[in-house]
Amino acid sequence: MNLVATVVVAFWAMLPAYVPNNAAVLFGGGAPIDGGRTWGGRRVLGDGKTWRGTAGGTVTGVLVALVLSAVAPTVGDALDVAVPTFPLAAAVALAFGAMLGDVLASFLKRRTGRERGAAFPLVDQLDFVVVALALAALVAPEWFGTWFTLPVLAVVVVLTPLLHVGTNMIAYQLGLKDEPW
Ligand code: CTP
Ligand code: MG
Ligand code: K
Repeated sequence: MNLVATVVVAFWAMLPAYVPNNAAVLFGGGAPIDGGRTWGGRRVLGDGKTWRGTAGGTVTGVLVALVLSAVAPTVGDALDVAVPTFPLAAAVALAFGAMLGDVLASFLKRRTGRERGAAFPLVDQLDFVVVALALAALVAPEWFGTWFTLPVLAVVVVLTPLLHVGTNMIAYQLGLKDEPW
């Protein structure tokens, strides 16, 4: 695979994990997952992790995967790059894994004394990638091995923080997000 194809595959394969975090911002609100509970004097997760945001983000990510699967042959032909379709297990793993990674990061943030909305560089940008990929590798190992080759994984690690910072900046400018990270 040449570099362009590698970048296209990395972006395509990761889209179902990229969208949930942004979708959660739109769906957010309502009851927090931790029910307001604290641990060691601090919130377990905080008000930024809600049932609605998590469910909305996950469902949106799975829908993105379904749409990508439907158009993969057409787009693949047009770009002359073979792009992945998503078995349901992989779609759910990527979308839910992304949300779970974000929740785990908030858990870590609260344990390290960071208030809701505080920046946690690198953890903010890669938490969801690590858990999404780990879950996908677990539930759809063959599919994962086919598409997430070492070069694709390398592109994901470089591309994701850039995209994450970019989309969050846009969400902040649009007034959807309280902080630009
Ligand atoms: N959100 C949500 N449920 C999630 C993730 C996000 O409802 N599982 C919504 C919340 O309204 C949240 C917003 O999306 O405030 C932005 O997400 P994020 O930046 O991850 O949360 P923060 O409010 O910054 O909280 P934290 O410091 O815990 O990351
Ligand atoms: Mg935040
Ligand atoms: K976050």
